[in-house]
Amino acid sequence: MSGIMNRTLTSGGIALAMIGIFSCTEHSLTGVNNFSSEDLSADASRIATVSVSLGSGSIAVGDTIRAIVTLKDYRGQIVNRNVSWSSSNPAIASVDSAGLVKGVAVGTTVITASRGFKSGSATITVTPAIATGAPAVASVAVSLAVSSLNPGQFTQAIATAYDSSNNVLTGRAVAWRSSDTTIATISSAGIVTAVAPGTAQVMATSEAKTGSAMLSVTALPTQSADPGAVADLRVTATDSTGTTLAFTQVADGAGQPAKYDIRYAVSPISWGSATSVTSGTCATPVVGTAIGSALTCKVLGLKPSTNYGFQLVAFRGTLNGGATFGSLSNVVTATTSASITPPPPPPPPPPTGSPEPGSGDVVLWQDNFNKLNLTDLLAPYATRGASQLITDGHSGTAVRFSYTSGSWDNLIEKSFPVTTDVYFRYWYRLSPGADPTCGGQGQSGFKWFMPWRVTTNLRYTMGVGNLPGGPSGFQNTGLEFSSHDNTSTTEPNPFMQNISKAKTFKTTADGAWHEYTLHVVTGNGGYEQIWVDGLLVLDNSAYHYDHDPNGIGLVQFPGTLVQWFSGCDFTVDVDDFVIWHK
Ligand SMILES: [Ca+2]
Repeated sequence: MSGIMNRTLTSGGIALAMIGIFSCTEHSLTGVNNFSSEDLSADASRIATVSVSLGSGSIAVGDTIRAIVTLKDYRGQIVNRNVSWSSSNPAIASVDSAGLVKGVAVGTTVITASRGFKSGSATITVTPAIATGAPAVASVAVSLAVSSLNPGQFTQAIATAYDSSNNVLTGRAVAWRSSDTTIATISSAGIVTAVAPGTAQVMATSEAKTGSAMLSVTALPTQSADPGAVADLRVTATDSTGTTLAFTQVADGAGQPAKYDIRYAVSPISWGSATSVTSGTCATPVVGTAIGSALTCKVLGLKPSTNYGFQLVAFRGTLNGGATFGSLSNVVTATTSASITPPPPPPPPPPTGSPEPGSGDVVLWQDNFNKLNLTDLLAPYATRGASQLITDGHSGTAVRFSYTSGSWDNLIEKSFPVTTDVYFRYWYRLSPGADPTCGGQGQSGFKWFMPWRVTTNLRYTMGVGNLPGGPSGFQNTGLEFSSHDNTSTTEPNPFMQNISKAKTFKTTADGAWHEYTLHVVTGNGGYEQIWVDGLLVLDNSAYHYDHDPNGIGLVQFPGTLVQWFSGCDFTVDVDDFVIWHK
């Protein structure tokens, strides 16, 4: 080094301080061996241009670069002179006296070299510093702890940076972003919060590299509730065997139309014991069609003229298979109409039917025994034994005869115009188990009904007992009704029931009213016929027995015990008596 000059130079009123490095400034000046000691004023006048060049237009913060100045004279010859360096913004880049430029902060500034009144400059851009020794991020991967969320839920997103060799880089700044913040948002810490159903990319960017992961946001499952309750069940029509029901459909609690279990019972209905409908369109299960719309269906298989209750419950699922039920509906009732098809006729009366007084017949005596007192009731008759008026007769009042130790010959006696062909009919009621033989102790039993020939004082005896009699093959089965004419020499005594044994005194000793009808024809070839409850049980008209020809003009009934036995008291009630002939 030859020396250091430190001079103050004044020219044109401008003073500048200059530090020059001579002879040994391998950095700032080229061609230092041409250094001259000529006067500075003259020197200045010789400089024509100053130009500055930089090896690069930009440097990073903290880096340096050498600025190069070139001075030329008016002849275009390069001259070596000292220059002064300056930066238009030393806060961006500084430059020292030797032209070494250093990046200070990001930005742009102008570096200027001056010599006298001449100067030249170049622009430098300062870029961010680059971490030395750390590889750049080449890719970013994003992962989500949970990739599917319901709105309102959140999860952690993780970003991993890799270099170009797929090595994990740590400590790199990451910026988070959601591709659709209406679906999901993400915080600067990578917390992802679901907002609404849909999909969104969760994106992480580090050093201009971006990675992402897809998040799916799904709606919360619909909260299941109990099926609704039908409150407007109603009856819209009823006939003899069915009822039409209607109601507004409800939801099944899971967003669908409910199904229904419809039950019925004879009113009042009790759900637990009621029957699910099995016939008609209301047969359980009824599948709903649309929530809020009316559903109409029919219950069939009902009985006519019956008051029924109906009720239903909405459900979802499968009956007897984990169904979920709502509350029971309101109850409605309906009374079915009478059958439009007639019911089967009652059992027909026993065949044949007993004769009744008809048009043109001659009624000889008729009495319904409807009187206010016994005296009036018995006034038309001669009587024997004990009797009383009863109010529960076959029609209104009637007369009762009690067969006891003191009263076993009980009769009313009625005279009427003599006739040879006569019909008698009356209703009788026996005390249950009445047995005039008292268990067979007295086979003769009971003289039940006695028509008389008043002119000859000869009697018919219609009996009840266990005596044998009748034609061969018609033996007494016990307490049958029988007949005998005291004037006959050929007719068995007694003549037993020979047509039917379905109705006997024994079978009618049941406390209920029964009808006894007798037809007597006197004279040779005459006969007797007996009906009980309309059933012909005795008829000897085919036997042509001998009979006294005199007609009948008096009758006695309800009878005389041949012998009374202790412990076998019974009663006979009599009503609605009529005597007639054709
Ligand atoms: Ca009566």
